[in-house]
Amino acid sequence: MQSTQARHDEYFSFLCSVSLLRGLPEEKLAKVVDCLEVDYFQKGEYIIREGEEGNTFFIIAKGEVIVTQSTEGLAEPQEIKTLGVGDYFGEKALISEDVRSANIICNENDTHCLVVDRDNFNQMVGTYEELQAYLKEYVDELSRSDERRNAL
Ligand code: WNU
Repeated sequence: MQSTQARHDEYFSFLCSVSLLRGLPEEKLAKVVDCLEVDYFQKGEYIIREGEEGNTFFIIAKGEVIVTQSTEGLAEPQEIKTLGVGDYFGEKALISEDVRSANIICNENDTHCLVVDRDNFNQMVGTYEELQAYLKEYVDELSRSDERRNAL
């Protein structure tokens, strides 16, 4: 059994390596570690379903997921990208105050995601203007690419 301290240190150094969070002060990152949960998924499991309400932000600590989305005129949701370790998802529903805009499906057994709830996400992002601006810009860009592919 791993000690709480070792777990804390492990996730702290992992978060330090996540490019999105570069620039957050160490004490802030340590707080994020204190309030995150870790969820484990198997290949094929839905982590996020399009159209559902969502209040969480995810960072992949191990494994891989695929992003799929329903588009006009096609029966099956289309695969739009693959995300791996250090990538994150789920920010759009939190920032746009909208339902989930794509499916996130686990693509590798024993995938680990660090999960941050809305309150902690707002605390993490809210006090750091550059990060907030960066994410807003990115989310607008996602909306534009959704339009281009005629997402439902
Ligand atoms: C895309 N369109 C939409 C991705 C992750 C982080 C960033 C891209 Cl900063 P949500 C579903 C999630 C959504 C995004 C993620 O899927 N996503 C996309 C797209 O082209 N969503 N609408 N690409 S991967 C990705 C940029 O995180 O957030 O809460 O749930 O809507």
